[in-house]
Amino acid sequence: MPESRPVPEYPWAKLCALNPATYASFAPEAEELEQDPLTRVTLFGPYDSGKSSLLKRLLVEGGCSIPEWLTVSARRETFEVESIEWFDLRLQDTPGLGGGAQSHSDTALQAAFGADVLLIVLPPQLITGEVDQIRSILQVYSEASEFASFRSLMFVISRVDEAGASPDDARDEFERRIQSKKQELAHLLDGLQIHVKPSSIFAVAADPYGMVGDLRTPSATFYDSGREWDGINSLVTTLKGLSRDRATLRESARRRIWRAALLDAGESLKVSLDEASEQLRVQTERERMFERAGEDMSECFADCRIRLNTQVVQQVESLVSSSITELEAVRPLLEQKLKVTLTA
Ligand SMILES: Nc1nc2c(ncn2[C@@H]2O[C@H](COP(=O)(O)OP(=O)(O)OP(=O)(O)O)[C@@H](O)[C@H]2O)c(=O)[nH]1
Ligand SMILES: [Mg+2]
Repeated sequence: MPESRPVPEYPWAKLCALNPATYASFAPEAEELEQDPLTRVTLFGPYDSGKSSLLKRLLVEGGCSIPEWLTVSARRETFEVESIEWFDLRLQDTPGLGGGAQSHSDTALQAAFGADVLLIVLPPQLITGEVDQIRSILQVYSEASEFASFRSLMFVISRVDEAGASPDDARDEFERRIQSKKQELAHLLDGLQIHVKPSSIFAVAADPYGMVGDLRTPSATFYDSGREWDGINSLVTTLKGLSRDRATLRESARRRIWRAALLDAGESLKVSLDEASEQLRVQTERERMFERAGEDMSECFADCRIRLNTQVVQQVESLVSSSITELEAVRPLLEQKLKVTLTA
């Protein structure tokens, strides 16, 4: 966080500000959310899952024009977070997760903190290589059951015309596949401790057979051939109804921000604690070393004293037993012997 920038007065901001890394990682988006009167829905998910195509379809269904930045392709396509008003919501497109582009994933993860509703768009293969990134955002959703009732978290299984059965030639089998995909996803989410209502999982083909692709100005009739089975209608109805719960959704978003800040603070405390424990271990080891060296020295002194005593006694005894009788003659001899003993 730049020093000159004051911490805003939102309750969560003070907590985020304790850790500059936390602050930088999502506070700007959280701040944007606070200032937005519209309910914000963020499309989030693996790259190429069909997020931008879904956004385009929603705009067409709403009679809105398609902005320049909304591009679609079979490669990695969206690189920045962009948003647009749609009825009384703000829809936000994000770069795709995965494929080794960490900066895109980071941008998308940050954007997720600026969402009232996270709309996770997954291909028919569901969660594959991006499980860690999806789990990292879901951990702030994992505690409360609030999103089950207020739709803070919704899932879209996209491109369902590619799920393995033709909706035109084998409709029953197509419907069965969709049901089983939804169950598979619910089961997978259960494993991640995310319990969503079945009605929060949608299966759609936003652009059946990829016919529209990057066309700049498709009309609603371009999508007519898939309307019976493409699942868009039910998603549109649900999205339009979201703003009824605007206050509750916003309150849940704030709680997630609190939770993320707490999780981050806990992580950085854990790192500091680990560092302090390591310093303590090194210090204790050093003190033990000094203690052992002191003990060795004391033993050595005691040993030297005994040996010196013995040698002095031996030298004195040798003088006593010698033939010298004059006391004056004893002194230099004694001094010389002691000198030899002490320097030995
Ligand atoms: N068959 C089929 N293809 C689709 C559908 N929706 C999107 N596609 C195709 O899937 C590819 C990826 O679509 P995008 O909308 O660009 O995907 P994205 O998730 O925005 O991709 P990134 O921006 O790279 O993350 C494009 O070739 C689309 O034409 C669909 O419902 N059915
Ligand atoms: Mg895109």
